[in-house]
This record gives sequence, C-alpha cells and structure tokens, in this order.
Amino acid sequence: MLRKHLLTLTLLASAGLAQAAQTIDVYRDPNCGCCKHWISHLRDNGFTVNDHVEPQMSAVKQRLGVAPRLASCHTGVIDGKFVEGHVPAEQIHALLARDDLKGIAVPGMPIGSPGMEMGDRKDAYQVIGVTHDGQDVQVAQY
Ligand SMILES: [Cu+2]
Repeated sequence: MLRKHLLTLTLLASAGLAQAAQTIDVYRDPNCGCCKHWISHLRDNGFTVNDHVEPQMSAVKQRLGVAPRLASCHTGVIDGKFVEGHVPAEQIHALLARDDLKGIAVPGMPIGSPGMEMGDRKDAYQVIGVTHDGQDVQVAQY
C-alpha cells in the first residue's frame, strides 16, 4: 500500500516537472499566418504556448540575440533559450536536453517545415544551433 502511494507521488512529481519545462513564449507579427500554424504544431506536440502579438519583431530578435542570418518570422523563448522560425517540436526537446546552446533556428521559411506545409512539397532545411560564444553548429537536417 505504501509503495503504491510512493509510486503515485513520484509520477505526479515528474509530470509536474515535464509540464513546467514545456511552456514556450512565442512572439509573432499580428499578420503572420504561418506563425499561427507553427503554434498549432507546438500545441499538438504537448507544449503550452503563450502567444504574444508583437508588431516590432526585429526588436524582439535583437533583444534575444537572434542574428539576422538566422532570422525567420516568429521567435520563441523556452527555458531562456530562443527558438527561431519553423523548428520541429522534436528539436525543441533536443534543445532543452543540452546546455551548450543558447538557441536554435530554422532560417527563412522552408516549405514543408512545421507550419509551412504546402501540399507534398518539402524543401531541404537545416536546424542551426548557436553556442554561448556565438558559433553556428548544425543540429539537424531535414
Ligand atoms: Cu513562417
């Protein structure tokens, strides 16, 4: 009986931690359609999204240290790290598990990335990580 209670408590505690780590703030222009589709992709994958409508996106990117070469439409922030552009949800989980990166990006708006679906067309794209000293590293390729 006691063991069963302990197990339940452990499960509740770990569920709570997972929940806390999965809230992401997303900043997007009010007129951005694909940004909303990306937010749906995150919610479908279990993230809690705080949606911030932001008419001055370039200022947001500058504040968060997203270099112009990495820029896309929307910018997310999770656990103090930036998530720029149409990054697949699985890559955000991977980002949370590493401490060598200050953020990840899918520059531009590749067709076929999450939120940019257009029929069967899929452009090749990379997920780029940025280290704390500002170096780009390739994180994943799609
Ligand atoms: Cu977009």
